[in-house]
Amino acid sequence: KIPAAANPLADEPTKIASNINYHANFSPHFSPFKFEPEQAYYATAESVRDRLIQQWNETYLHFHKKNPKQTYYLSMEYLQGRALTNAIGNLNLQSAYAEALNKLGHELEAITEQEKDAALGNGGLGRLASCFLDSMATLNLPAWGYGLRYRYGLFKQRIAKDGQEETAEDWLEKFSPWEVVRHDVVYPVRFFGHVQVNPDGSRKWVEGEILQALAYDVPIPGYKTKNTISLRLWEAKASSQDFNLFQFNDGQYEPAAQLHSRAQQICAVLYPGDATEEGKLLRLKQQFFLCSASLQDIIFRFKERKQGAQLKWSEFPTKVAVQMNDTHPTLAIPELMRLLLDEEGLGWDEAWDVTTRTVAYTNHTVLPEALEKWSQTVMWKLLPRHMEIIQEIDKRFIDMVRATRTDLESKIPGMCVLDNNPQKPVVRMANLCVVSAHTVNGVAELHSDILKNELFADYVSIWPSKFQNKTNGITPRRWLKFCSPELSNIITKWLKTDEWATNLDLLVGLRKLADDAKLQEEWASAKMANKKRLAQYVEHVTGVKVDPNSLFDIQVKRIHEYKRQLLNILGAIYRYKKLKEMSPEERKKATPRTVMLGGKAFATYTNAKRIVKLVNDVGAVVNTDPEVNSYLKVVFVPNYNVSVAELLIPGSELSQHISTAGMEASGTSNMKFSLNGCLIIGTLDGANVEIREEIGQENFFLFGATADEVPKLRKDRENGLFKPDPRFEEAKKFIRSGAFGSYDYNPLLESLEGNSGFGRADYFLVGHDFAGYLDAQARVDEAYKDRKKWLKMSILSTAGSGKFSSDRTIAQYAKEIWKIEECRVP
Ligand code: DL6
Repeated sequence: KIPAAANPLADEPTKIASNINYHANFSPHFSPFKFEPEQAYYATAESVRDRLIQQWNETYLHFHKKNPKQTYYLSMEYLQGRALTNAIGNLNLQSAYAEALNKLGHELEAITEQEKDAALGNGGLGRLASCFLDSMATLNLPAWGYGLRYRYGLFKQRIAKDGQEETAEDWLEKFSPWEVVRHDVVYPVRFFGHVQVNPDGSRKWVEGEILQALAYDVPIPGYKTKNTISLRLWEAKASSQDFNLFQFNDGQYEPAAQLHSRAQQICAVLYPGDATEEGKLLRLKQQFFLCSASLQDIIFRFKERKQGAQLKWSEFPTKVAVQMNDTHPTLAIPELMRLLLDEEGLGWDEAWDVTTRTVAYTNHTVLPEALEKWSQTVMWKLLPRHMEIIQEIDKRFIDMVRATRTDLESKIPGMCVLDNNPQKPVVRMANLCVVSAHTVNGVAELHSDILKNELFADYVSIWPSKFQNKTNGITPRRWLKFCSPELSNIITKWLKTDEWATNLDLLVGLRKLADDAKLQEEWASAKMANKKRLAQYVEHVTGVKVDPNSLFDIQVKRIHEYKRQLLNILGAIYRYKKLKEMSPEERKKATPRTVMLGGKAFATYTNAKRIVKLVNDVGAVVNTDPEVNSYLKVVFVPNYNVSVAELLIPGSELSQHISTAGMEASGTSNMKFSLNGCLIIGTLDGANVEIREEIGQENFFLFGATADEVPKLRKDRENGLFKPDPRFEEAKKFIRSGAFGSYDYNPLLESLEGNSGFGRADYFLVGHDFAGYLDAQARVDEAYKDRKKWLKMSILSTAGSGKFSSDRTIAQYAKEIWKIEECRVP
């Protein structure tokens, strides 16, 4: 029977089922007569997309008519994860879709698992951008995201004999039902070439190679609102004229399609290796490609919305706010200047006024190695006109400082944009951002203070009001409501409202209920259901059986020495050694634990890869040791991504956020764990500081040096004044004894000692903090034995998480940086 083209907007399960059925039959992606989970997923997603497209078009038209000031969020990363559960949830159609799929012989949960994660990001910065989009849509803000449509997102991680292996993550292997190509939205983007000086003195960038930026739009639905905004991802293309048919027919296949292959390289992968000159050039090309295409599009829309009225460039910043997510999109600054100067004919002062009133910059790191610096030589080659503009920006900045602040003369070399060191001349992207942006913000109070008092202190003395803090946040829809329906239902029941999903401060209402035995029992049973689901997953992906009655202790994040996964595993090693030394009677008093770690190590970051290998080696020994494996398991959860996080976080009871103080800008998984009633063991770093304030210090397992103490401790360490705790020595010695195999862990262990070869003896202070860490873990073990106390602390963690909604963060950006207002689709 041929299904009717059912109304895509019907909410009733039978009609939804026939719409899904319609797509299964008439969207020609698979062979006919198959309706297995994969086909059911695509058909379901397409039926949801129909409905989103309707809302999306209405949103676009509404914004067009109202012409409000709009924010454009420029980010090289978005970690969207899966979209189906989120879209159905935001549309509030979970039960209707579940029922519809039941009618078609499928379970919604199983169908959603068919979706591949869109992993167009690396870690917290990319996921933050995705949470922000969700909040912008939910708050009905006129705002859009711009990014790149990478063919392969962040790599897929596999754990093999020698540790981590990377393979390409092919999220577009079949196709993504969530993107809509806009064949009518194409902009030219130039690279290389030279600057031509016209007879009137004006300058123009000419020749070089030109690629086309083609728009792919992804709908971002708000929660319980019609507003559906866009994430516009650019793909690079060459045009048919760039294909040399003559050469091709002559057998010169590669030269014939040279520009096509260069275009493909641009969006091939997120973060191509940058150890080679080619790699650096490619990354710079990617950044410029994003900036140029997005700004041309923004200017196009500014003109389009004038609808025939006279164009006044001074009005541009009253209609456009551009937010640069870290320094990766810094080239937006000289590109906007170039477009205004060379294409629109503005003078320098007017163009500079428009640019500086439009762009704002968020800093996400103080790590010197992560503050981008681009070789001037490469920049002159790739973007000659932009380099002229950057030189002029720098010159005018220096002139201004000399004219107004003679006291800063000696600081100029560190503050200016160009570092003209003849050995290695570079452009300092963070300096360019600070000099040009109207607002610079950090992402947690401590981080913003460090920016103001240290990294950017000299600029603060010139522009004190330029600097702000915007503590990060997470979307409570994905990170509680949808990933832990059990706990969410309990919260709704006890708060007698589900409004907390859009007003997270309401969670504070749980505080007075935290002692209630009935709530505690329901809470415990929801957590247990989540733990069992997680245990099944862990067994499925690692083969290790973990006991849901043990304490689930989780650390998941990118693997980096400053995040100190090494501290965690050294702690686990010490625990294992002590358990081995105990008598069976003593052991029975121990709190059984399952320590889970997960995260990806950048492919060329050797020490990070060694840490991954060590965790796996420790797991292999501990988990198969019959004497202790009912008291301790150590599991490395492979291929950590957004979907895996959605399983791990609801099932967690303790989570580790243990970076060296002052080094983690914010952290956002700490917020996700707390929101899910998980307790934190952590240092006073990033947003931990604020989380601890909100949930109460008695509900947070604190240890470690503070950010102010770190510089002196490092000095002491280098001067041989550090006395290691014997337990630290014992743990390292145990590894060296070969207890975890014959792999050479010396380079890793030496990085904790005086001879790392970098002149940075234990730069991350693992040795200093080890004793405090073990003591804090001992407090965790004790607290876990008191079930009532633990449950109360867990409820209080959720109750204190209201501040960390990305709705709050985005409302602050909207009011205090972007100056935009709600534009709700009626
Ligand atoms: O602001 C989002 C996120 C923070 O939560 C993390 O603390 C921070 O490390 C991350 N920053 C970056 C930038 N590069 N580095 N490193 O990813 O931003």
